[in-house]
Amino acid sequence: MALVDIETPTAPARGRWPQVEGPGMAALEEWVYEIAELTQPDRIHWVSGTRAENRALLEQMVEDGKLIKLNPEWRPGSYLARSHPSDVARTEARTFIASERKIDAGPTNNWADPAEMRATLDGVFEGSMRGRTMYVVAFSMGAVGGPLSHIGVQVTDSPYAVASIGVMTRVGDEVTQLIADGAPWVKTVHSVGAPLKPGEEDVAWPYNDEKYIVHYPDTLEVWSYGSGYGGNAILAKKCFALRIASVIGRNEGWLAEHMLLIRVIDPTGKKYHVAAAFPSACGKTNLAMLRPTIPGWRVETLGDDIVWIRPGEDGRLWAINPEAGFFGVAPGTGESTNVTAVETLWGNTIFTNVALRPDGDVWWEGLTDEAPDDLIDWEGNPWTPASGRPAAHPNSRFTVRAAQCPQIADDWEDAVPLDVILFGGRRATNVPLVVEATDWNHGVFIGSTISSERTAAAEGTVGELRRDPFAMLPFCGYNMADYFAHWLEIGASEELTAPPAIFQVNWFRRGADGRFLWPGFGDNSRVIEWIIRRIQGEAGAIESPIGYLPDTDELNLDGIDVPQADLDELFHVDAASWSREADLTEEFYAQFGDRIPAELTEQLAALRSRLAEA
Ligand code: GTP
Ligand code: SPV
Ligand code: MN
Repeated sequence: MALVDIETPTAPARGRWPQVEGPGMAALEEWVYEIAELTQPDRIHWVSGTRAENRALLEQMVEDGKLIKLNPEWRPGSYLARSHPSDVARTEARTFIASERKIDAGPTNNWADPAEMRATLDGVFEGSMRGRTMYVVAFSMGAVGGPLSHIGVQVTDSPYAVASIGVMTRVGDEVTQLIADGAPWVKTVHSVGAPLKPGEEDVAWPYNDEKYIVHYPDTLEVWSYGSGYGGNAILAKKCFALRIASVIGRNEGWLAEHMLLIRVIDPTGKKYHVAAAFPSACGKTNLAMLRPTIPGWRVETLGDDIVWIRPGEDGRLWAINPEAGFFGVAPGTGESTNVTAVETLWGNTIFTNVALRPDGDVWWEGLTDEAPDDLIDWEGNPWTPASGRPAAHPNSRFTVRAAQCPQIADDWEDAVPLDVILFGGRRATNVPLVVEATDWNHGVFIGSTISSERTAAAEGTVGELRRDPFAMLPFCGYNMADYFAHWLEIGASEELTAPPAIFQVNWFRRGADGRFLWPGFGDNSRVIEWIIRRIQGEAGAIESPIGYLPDTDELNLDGIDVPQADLDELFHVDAASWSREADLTEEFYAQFGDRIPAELTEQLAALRSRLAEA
């Protein structure tokens, strides 16, 4: 199929156009031409979403040196992308919320005046797509036409972004048809910011040192410039489905969350739905694909990164995974940790910044216990185990369709009722393996106090402890104090007669010798089992100043060997350390001034008095 049409020097060539008619089409086409006039691409190609088109795009990228085709014998339909070494993670310092009022962005977001930012971006985007094709991608988050779904359109000059959006969302003319029929849609614009002069040869990973990831919550728009990296370039994902959707959710009474979603099936066949918010690279994909190590229990995958939650008419909270794929962390994914992911990645996968084997397959740290002798690292240089540096970038990732996961639920595109919400983070100290909130408001308090050691998923110093309330610090599109209030309001609604129970978990507590105290991964099913037995009213608990802890006799440890001393440490609540945590929480809350909900300062005071009595 031809991706390119005849070129004219004055206006972009019109390549493929959708055969779609309807009253909404004029506004969409007008917007597409407006962006083209600003960015001046050579060609416009409207993405159809067909397999043939996808294959042609990928093969064109191979020809252009932008992708390496993996050996189909090991990895059919799969490709390796190597980014520029500076464009490997989300750039939070260059991510902006351009709300009319600064207070609506809140102290935890970078705010920009929308009028000033528009003027800046007009300059930055002017001619930014010269020499390139501008792709128009209509996408649906959630099943096409589904009751909780939302539509967006991304224009982009990055074929890598187009291929990724095709995996992560539902793309194509059926979505454009909904727009033509009058459905509302969100505008998203992306350019790698690397225009080509006539005759200039392209590079493998075009990008720009100057980056802007800008959200206009008042007009529901995203403008992203200078980066090709997932979270900066697949605008449907963090930009739309979290930052913009969180604003829509606040206005409409629902929640957009950085959560995984699973169905847990107990030995009697009873089903429970669990959503869990952990910060970036803190275990969502792994828990989403959990294979229980305890007999009789099963887990079905529904989603691994984003969940939209709405109150239902039955008094429960209903959740969907709006995405259609996984953009998962590669390092640490192996047979012994996440065999489900390994099986999911058998083919049809785009890998980014992993290492290449001489046989044309891929490798990353943790895929196998021992590293191959001889690799090409993520930057394209020869590598051996003696090289003294990782072969794959710590934030290297795989992009693959959800439907390819062997334990995906048959009905994974439908909404499910939530029984449990988990909050977690990466904490070497203090936070126990699991603790149950006493009620909704206590659970919201716990969510608001989540902190976690920094990971490679965003720029910054790895390992440094930072606050990441609800795992949403980088993704909340409005003032986080208002976000806390929104959570409290949802819980206070009289219609919510059966709210999910809330727990905090921490798989990452370490002993004095630095090793993880808990085996984690498949054995996290033991924690899930206690949680489910707890909500069934079957398991006892011990009251502590920070919530209900399991009696360690109640935790199913059959078949694993966790020394008693480690167990004691896993559940140890140190009053002095928790008092210091409370001081840090007070400091964290202070930046929001009197916008912080009274319910949360009351929770903090109550925690302090329980700690004083302990
Ligand atoms: P994002 O895609 O960035 O939002 O990350 P995520 O939360 O989905 O993180 P993911 O599941 O990919 O895990 C990131 C890292 O944590 C990987 O290196 C995993 O191997 C590691 N990890 C996940 N679960 C566990 C666990 O139970 N114990 C330990 N020790 N490590 C874990
Ligand atoms: C994260 O950083 O939380 C991710 C990867 O899931 S990205 O889509 O790049 O945000
Ligand atoms: Mn994420």
